Amino acid sequence: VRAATPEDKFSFGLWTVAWAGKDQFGDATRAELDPWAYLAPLAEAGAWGVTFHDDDVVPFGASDSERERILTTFKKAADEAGLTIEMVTTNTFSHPVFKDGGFTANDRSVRRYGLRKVIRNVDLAAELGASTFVMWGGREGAEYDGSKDVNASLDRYREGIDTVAGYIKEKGYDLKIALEPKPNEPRGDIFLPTVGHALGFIAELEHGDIVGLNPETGHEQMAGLNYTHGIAQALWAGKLFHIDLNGQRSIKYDQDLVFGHGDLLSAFFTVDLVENGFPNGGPTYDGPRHFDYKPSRTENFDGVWASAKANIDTYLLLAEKAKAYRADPRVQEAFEAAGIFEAAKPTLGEGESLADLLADRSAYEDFDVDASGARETNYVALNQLALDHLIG
Ligand code: 3MF
Ligand code: MG
Ligand code: MG
Ligand code: MG
Repeated sequence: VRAATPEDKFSFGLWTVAWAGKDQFGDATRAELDPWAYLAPLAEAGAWGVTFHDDDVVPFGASDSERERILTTFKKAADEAGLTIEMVTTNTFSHPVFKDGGFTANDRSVRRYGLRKVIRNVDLAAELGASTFVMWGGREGAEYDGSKDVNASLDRYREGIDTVAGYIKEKGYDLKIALEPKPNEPRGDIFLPTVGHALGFIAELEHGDIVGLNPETGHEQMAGLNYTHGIAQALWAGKLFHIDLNGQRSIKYDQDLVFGHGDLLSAFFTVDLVENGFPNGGPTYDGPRHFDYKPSRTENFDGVWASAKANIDTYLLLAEKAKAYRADPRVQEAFEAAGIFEAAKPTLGEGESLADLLADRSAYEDFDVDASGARETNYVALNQLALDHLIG
């Protein structure tokens, strides 16, 4: 596979490669390095960008001067490695103060504190030149249905997001908010569990114009949903601001595997959509190809860097195959045979009114439903062509 270039816009969360392997059942299996120690090797692996939570770089509770010193060192190291800080996000889930959420905690003082932490981080994101501000409300949710007034919680969630978005506008920052849905983990149930829920929520915002989505492969798949369809609907709605690519094998805990190491066929169609767009044209995604995975706990540092590169290599391999798939005349014929192009034709004809449709006997009274029910779709043959390109 070819080497990655900056134009590929591959980007990584600092928390991915920096994860030392500590989980619910066991201690860290790798050393924790200084945050800047990961930057040069990330660039070496092919990254163009890096992203981080405030607390990934500056320890929670650090003094202002300590914070300043650490951020200066980090920014300098990122510059030296040639890495763009394209996104910044806030940790409102690790400290016990956030055990019931940041924006939706029942305790009002916690919400006021959470909002202050996020606003402070918005200033940092703008200062560092990030273009996206991701908000994953990992602790916004519940274990017990009776512990929340969901109506009030969603009001508070909206109040929080609108306050942050309003602040971004007031300051004139060139920054967009991307909400990251997740169905569960760490909460039993998280608010805004899927792409669809989040899109519905954004429609209720006052400042929804600068709020979109950062869908994660594994998060949708944890809900048994189709990630490619999820990002497709976000694109259709003009709300695909950022993506978290990784791998997940079925409905279970958040695995954060390397991209493509979960559902490979689904990953192929994700890359096909991101790289080649919809078959009939339409909105396209031009943002970072951002990986949010975890180097497995079984690996040491060679494994960390091999896995970082594995995300990029898998993506590039799939991109090559997806290009060949679209360019294959057999595939274009199969698209035709499957009615992909016909799907783009409006159901009512140009200038045709509903009254015209109601008067069209061929559309209903004389329509041969049995013949139509027996029609061939050729979908399986089309899918086999995808397989042919993927593994043939
Ligand atoms: C958790 C996540 C998060 C978000 C991050 C925002 C810790 O499952 O996916 O990673 O991606 O908080 O970017
Ligand atoms: Mg995740
Ligand atoms: Mg995940
Ligand atoms: Mg994520």
